[in-house]
Amino acid sequence: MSYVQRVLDDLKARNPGEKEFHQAATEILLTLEPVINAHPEYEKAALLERFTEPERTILFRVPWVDDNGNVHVNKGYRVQFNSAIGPYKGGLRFHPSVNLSVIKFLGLEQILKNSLTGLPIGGGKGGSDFDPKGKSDREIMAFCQSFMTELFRHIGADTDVPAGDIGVGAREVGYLFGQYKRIRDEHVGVLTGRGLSYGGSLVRKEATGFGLVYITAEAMRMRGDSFEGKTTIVSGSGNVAIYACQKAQELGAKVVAMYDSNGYVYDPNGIQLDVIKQIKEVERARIKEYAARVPGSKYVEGCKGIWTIPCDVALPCATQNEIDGESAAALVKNGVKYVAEGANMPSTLDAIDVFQNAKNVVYLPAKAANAGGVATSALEMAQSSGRLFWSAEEVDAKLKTIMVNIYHNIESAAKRYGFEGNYVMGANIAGFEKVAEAMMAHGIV
Ligand code: NDP
Ligand code: 2IT
Repeated sequence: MSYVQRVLDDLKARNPGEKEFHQAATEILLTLEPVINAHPEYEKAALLERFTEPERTILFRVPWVDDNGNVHVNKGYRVQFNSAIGPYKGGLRFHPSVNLSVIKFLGLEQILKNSLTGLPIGGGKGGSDFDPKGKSDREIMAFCQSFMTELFRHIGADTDVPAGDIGVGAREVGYLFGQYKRIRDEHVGVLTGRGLSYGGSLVRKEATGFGLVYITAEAMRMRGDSFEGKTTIVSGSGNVAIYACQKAQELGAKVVAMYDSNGYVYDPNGIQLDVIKQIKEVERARIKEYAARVPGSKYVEGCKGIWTIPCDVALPCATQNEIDGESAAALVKNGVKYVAEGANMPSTLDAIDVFQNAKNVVYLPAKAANAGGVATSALEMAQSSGRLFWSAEEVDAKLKTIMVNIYHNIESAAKRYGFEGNYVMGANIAGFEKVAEAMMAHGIV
């Protein structure tokens, strides 16, 4: 049995029931075989065993009081996965589906994603099974303050720098930062995605969505193609989805459908993003509202049907496993040409197989395609340490350069090992090489 296979089998046995973590580890480890074969010293150093075991896993209780005086207790998590190339960096997710498996899959992905940005950031992830939906601002604040009252002792601007993810946006980052500052008496870059008035970076809010479109546009440009006139589906309607939609539209795409966790809207005339922003960013309401406000559009209950709408470009930007094998097959049958992942692990292993085996489909996996968010977080960290504030043009130009570089790096890593056009191999290998080199340099730690 190969070293890679043995590590994967052991990981499954030693982390029973963690299905998302198993899924991410399977996708990653099986593509690393060529690198491992080229470096027999890695097995001796138990490099993969260390790479797949978090450096530190923090689990804690988060008690808080709702507006009616009832006490609730949620679970809090921070997995500090790998600090070989820089301080732990990665978002916090607040969603009822959060458990240790979800946080570990996200953390494992984050290590390689952060490496791909070319910036000095290690991998981490955290969150809670708290559900922000329907909560008042005061309840959100109470929860965030309680969460940070435990988390503060484990993080720091040079140790671990959390940010947003599902259910954690500007409002939550503000409350978390306020409590950190109060407890530590330090105004430092300990969280990213901060507001512009207290140390945030221009373009961080837009960065994941913009970056996703920049890398996809580069893949198109290399094929003499562009977003112009492309029928596009963007799933989700949160932070990543909204700014992916905005940039794709700016480049001439026609975005015809988006969803939230209840159902999707289809607008054959092209989604009116100002209406989506009003519903989602201002009112925090359901996407169903869109159909009531925009004539000619329709709302369909349930999410899965979105992938049966014919499109040239699919940008899944909601959550893990939102595209299964069947949905992937429907996309391919309907002629999709580009699939680029804004969400983390939105395609099941079956769906990835379908995309990789289809002729003429360019498939850009999450850890490369959505790296623009964390890359811009690292730019925010740089501005915080330097007490600087860069212009939007400056940050956007850096983001674009980073995304274009990621495209060419994953392209050339895949080619180097004889897997041209396989960006799953390319992203995993290019991300892993740097982390592995740093881990070897540090000795057995
Ligand atoms: P948001 O909370 O802003 O938005 C999430 C969106 O996805 C909402 O529209 C939400 O719908 C939808 N969604 C969540 N769960 C489900 C589900 N089970 N089925 C269908 N739709 C669902 O989060 P973000 O936009 O920040 O994150 C979206 C994805 O992008 C995640 O996978 C995240 O890990 C990834 N990502 C985020 C980055 C960032 O900078 N924010 C960076 C890189 C990746 P509803 O409102 O109904 O819950
Ligand atoms: O998945 C991700 O890369 C994020 N949620 C962003 C993390 C960050 O630290 O900006």
